Amino acid sequence: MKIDAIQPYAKQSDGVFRSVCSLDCPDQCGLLVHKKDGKIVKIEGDPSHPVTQGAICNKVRHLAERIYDPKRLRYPLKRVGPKGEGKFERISWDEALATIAGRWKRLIAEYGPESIMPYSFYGNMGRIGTEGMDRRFFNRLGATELEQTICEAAGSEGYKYTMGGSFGTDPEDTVHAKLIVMWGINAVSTNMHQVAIAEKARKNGATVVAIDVHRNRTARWADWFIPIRPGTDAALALGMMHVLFAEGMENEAFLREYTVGHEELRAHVRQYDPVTVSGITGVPAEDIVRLARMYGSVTPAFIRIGNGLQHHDNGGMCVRTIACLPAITGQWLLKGGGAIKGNGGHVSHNAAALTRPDLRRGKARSVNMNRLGRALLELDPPIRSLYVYNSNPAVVAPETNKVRAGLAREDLFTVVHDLFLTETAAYADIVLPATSSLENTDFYHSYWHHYLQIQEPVIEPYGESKSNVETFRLLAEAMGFEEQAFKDTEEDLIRQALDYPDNPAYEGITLEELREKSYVKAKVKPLFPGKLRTPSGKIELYSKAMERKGLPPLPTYTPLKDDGDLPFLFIPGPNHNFLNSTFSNNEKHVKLEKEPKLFLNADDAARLGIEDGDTVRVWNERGECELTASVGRDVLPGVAVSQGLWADAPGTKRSVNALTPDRLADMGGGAVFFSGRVGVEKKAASAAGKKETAL
Ligand SMILES: Nc1nc2c(c(=O)[nH]1)N[C@H]1C(S)=C(S)[C@@H](COP(=O)(O)OP(=O)(O)OC[C@H]3O[C@@H](n4cnc5c(=O)[nH]c(N)nc54)[C@H](O)[C@@H]3O)O[C@H]1N2
Ligand SMILES: Nc1nc2c(c(=O)[nH]1)N[C@H]1C(S)=C(S)[C@@H](COP(=O)(O)OP(=O)(O)OC[C@H]3O[C@@H](n4cnc5c(=O)[nH]c(N)nc54)[C@H](O)[C@@H]3O)O[C@H]1N2
Ligand code: SF4
Ligand SMILES: [Mo]
Repeated sequence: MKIDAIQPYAKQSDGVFRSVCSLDCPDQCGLLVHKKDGKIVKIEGDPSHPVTQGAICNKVRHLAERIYDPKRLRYPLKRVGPKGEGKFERISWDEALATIAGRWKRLIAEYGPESIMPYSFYGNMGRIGTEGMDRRFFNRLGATELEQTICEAAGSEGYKYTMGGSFGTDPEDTVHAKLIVMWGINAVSTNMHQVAIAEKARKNGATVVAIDVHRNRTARWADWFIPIRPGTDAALALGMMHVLFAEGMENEAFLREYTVGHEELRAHVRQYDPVTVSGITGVPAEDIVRLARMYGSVTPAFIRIGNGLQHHDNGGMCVRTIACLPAITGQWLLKGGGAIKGNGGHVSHNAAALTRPDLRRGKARSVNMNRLGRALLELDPPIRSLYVYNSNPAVVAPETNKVRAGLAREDLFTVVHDLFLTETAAYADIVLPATSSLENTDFYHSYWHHYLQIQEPVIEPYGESKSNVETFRLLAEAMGFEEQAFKDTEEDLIRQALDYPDNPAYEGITLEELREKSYVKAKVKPLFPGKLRTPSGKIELYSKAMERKGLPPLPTYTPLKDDGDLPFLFIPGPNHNFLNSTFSNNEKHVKLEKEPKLFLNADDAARLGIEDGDTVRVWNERGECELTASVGRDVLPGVAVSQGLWADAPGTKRSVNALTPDRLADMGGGAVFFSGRVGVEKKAASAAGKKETAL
């Protein structure tokens, strides 16, 4: 196939163009976009991408249906009905920008710039659109800062205490692993190329173990599925350490050379014997011993630490604890051994050059994004204007009833920049249309593999939509910001991000090379032998930094917080065909996913008189939603699992975050989506024929 490489692609009506998947997914696939008569007709994987090798997920195969969805926003809008109702009228960009700048200037004069707050996440992983011009703008404005904690904050901080930052195994090496543990990750849906690599390893004799609270697609694919009670994984890891030390399977030489605190750890884990750990985790004692022996003897052993298990009250400590395991047996020295929680540290770009913290005069207050509802309802002095981009907090944030009550405040001036009139946008005063990533220039690096990529526009902007970079440039102009920082082009921004002597992995990598080669691997050095970025330079099994913060210095199991007496722990994770709430409003993807389900254990269901296919009401003091029961043995008793961040179609109550707590995790101010309790009751009997239990 001929890949067209003549710029600019967007002006060419026919051809095949290289592209990158912009979604918040570790795989960051290389794509080939086929155009005919100026329109995208097909999206497929690029076989020449060294890691993703031409395979892509079903949801992005159907991405064009989202890009050309008739519901997509074409023009700026202003609200003409009550907040939340979704009644809007077309306005021009000039009017939109003048309205926003006028309102913000008045707010700044009267209440100061901290009365304005951005709210954003990674609806698009392009770095200059999510951590570039936008940050410059809000720094210069002096806005309230947003702590971006909704995704992996707790686990990343926990991992950092042990390993010094987001540094793990090169996933390409994991093909050499002989034991692969998928721990709290639904990789078949959320990291499919780790599964593809594991499949190759399996052909060479590797065993795959999945540890999860749900027999999901990944658990079904694994050789051995270990169901565990939610929030107890740290105890399981400590139980494994107990057996490893007790049976002399530790690697003494590695521990001495590369870790601190192994003697303290050895003494500390004596209390976590298999029987005690079984009582906590629900994993039979003999399985704990079997798993530990397997981990101690089948090498290289690789652990893929997921994001799910850190969305708990104790999520930071849980990840910190699991991250200690590879050190006990010295897996880090073996090709393919070790662990990945995230690999973002290896490929980090020059963030200061992009975000320009120097443009901010003085320090502003900050708000944890997991507490948006509280911030809008309770903060004093109040947030008087909210600017939302790359995110859909009315659906994805914890305690959405509080978030929506905050968004409904009449005196709150809300601007939403998105491709669609999302549930959040329905509350906006002004809605701005956003380009899709295929209409933009941006720079990408994955938080799993080690490749850098750039995206050049493949199609023209849809209607009057604009990229984040361009929108913030225009907002800066409307606000009268004259710094050169707001005149930089996309190319300038990418060059500034790449120019980063602090990260030797970027040495010699230029925009021209990225353009020419499409996929450039960062020059990442192996972690060992070497010095980590922990205070001691070693793996910290004992952490003085944690001690100073009042946290247990050794890995420890701490139970979830008390969340009331309702019978079920509720685990509302992502699903296969959406990407968080993205695609939940696109017909094709909704059809693929069918309906939102609640997985219940058959014994619980029998006690409650619930049958497979029944509509159930799920509730707690925070809210309620209605889902379809899937009854079986896929979850342990006392656990209720749902999948997907569904849009609230008229007449439905599908928004699972109505139920999730806005408490903060033990570390990093992380979200605790999975540590809430709910009650479940039958609402309506199963409609005839509604019997399928497929995932
Ligand atoms: N298809 C698809 N892919 C995605 C996403 C999506 O929405 N859809 N989202 C993207 C994003 S932003 C992220 S952060 C990642 C998230 O993807 P993952 O890292 O896979 O994390 P989750 O899917 O949140 O949770 C993973 C698993 O953790 C399990 N789990 C929950 N609590 C516990 C526990 O206490 N112990 C154990 N052992 N397991 C537990 C859940 O049952 C779930 O199967 O995926 C990315 N990729
Ligand atoms: N119950 C529960 N809740 C969760 C999770 C869970 O597992 N369970 N997962 C959490 C996690 S890990 C995450 S990361 C968050 C994710 O939450 P969000 O970051 O809000 O992710 P999305 O729901 O995908 O929404 C992204 C929005 O950005 C828009 N967008 C895409 N590209 C652009 C662009 O270039 N410019 C602009 N302006 N907008 C754009 C999309 O159209 C979409 O509406 O959700 C969290 N919420
Ligand atoms: S969502 Fe993930 S798996 Fe799907 S195409 Fe994008 S990067 Fe690849
Ligand atoms: Mo995430």
